[in-house]
Amino acid sequence: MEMIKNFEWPDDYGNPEWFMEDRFGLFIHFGLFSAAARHEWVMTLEQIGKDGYQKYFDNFNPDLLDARKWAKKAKAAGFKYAVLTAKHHEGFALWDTALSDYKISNTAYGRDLVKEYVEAFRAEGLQVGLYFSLIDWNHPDFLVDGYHPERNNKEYIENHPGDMESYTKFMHGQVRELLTNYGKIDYLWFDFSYANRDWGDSVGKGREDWKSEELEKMILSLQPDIILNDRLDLGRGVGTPEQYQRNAKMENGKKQLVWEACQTLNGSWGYDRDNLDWKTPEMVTKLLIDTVSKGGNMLLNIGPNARGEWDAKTEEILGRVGEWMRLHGRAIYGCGASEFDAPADARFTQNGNRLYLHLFSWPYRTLLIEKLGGKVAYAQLVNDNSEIKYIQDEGLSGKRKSHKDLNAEVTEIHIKDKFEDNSLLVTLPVQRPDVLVPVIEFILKD
Ligand code: H79
Repeated sequence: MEMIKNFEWPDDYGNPEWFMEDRFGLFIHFGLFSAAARHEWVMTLEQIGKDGYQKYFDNFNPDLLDARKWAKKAKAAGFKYAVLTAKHHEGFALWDTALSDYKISNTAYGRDLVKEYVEAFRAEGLQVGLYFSLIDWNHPDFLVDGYHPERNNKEYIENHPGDMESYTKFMHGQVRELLTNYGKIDYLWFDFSYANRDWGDSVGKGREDWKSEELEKMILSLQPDIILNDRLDLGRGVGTPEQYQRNAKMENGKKQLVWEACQTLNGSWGYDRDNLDWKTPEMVTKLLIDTVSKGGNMLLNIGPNARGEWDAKTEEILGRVGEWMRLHGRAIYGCGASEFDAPADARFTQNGNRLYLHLFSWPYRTLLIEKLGGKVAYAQLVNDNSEIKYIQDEGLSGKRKSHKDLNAEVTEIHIKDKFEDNSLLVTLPVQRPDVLVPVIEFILKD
């Protein structure tokens, strides 16, 4: 992993090298919102409030949920780690917390899902992460703000003036449970701080409200190897751009940052029955490639339905992406940004002397790549390991030394002006390989 030795990361956090190797994680949003089935923010989008929301708790029964099936499918789709919403903003705990009755073990499910999840994903060899919402709309002491479902309910606000000291104590206690009772947790994903929000009659919350430094200290004392994301408002941890792609590598000076794009399949995180805004398998694959080409991970979300199953569309997309990953995993795992610039409509990922060119559109027969001339020892398509021919300029007083390919030589005569020093001219088959995104592997000279 040559490219990532030089990364920016807090000294007292766990070593993120496994994380940067793995590159592809599965986000799982599951909770009472899965039953409402119209966005995980439904409680506040529709200003439902605690009493109105109770029906989702009373009727919650994910009778087909089998964490081992989730884990097997995650593994088959190529994911290397997962992050489950132990608790989302609605406040419903997916584990048997001793600090509240608002938990999955008190529903028809009757068991501790976090425990089952950790064991099942661990058994499949995946790294295990938990998502934890700093926000809790169910807790009576949580100070009402502009995101809260009761923000327009004067009576509720009068009766619940907010006691963030008490709330924070509860919240820290829940985090302590998660990091004490389930063995090793590899990754803790907090959501989220919004200290700079101002609604006029209320403001957002950040590190002071969460007592983030204290919380961080406790976490590291319980799980010294854990990876944390950057949403505690402390300015450190894994960078987490949400539902957008960066347009450049994420770097701070020369040091790489540790970052992870989180993306949905259809714009919602929780199961959203009537939402048809699905990305195609090709789009998802390109998002993953684009992210790795910029030195990041992709955490791809699914929202299981209220019976605990993955819907058909999710299965279909992950099946196709998983098939691409089965063939092209070596162009993703252990790879990062490349020192070379990719030609138009393409991305480079790189792992040491293996350089991968992901072709987002399939050019006609020839492809000119600058600055790679003289550096390539062999080239092949990744999907079938079939040789790809090329010529390259060795940069020795303008002489083209390694003329290996008649087609390319003929082409070269015609595009002489463009075949400048240190260029590589690749000859592609006319037929595009039948995979979501074709990838050429260049094995670089030592
Ligand atoms: O858990 C997922 C989201 O629910 C959560 N983070 C991911 C991982 C998230 N919390 N806040 N935000 C995302 C940003 C807030 C976006 C908002 Fe909206 C825009 C809040 C109201 C308008 C998104 C769209 C939520 C409701 C409508």
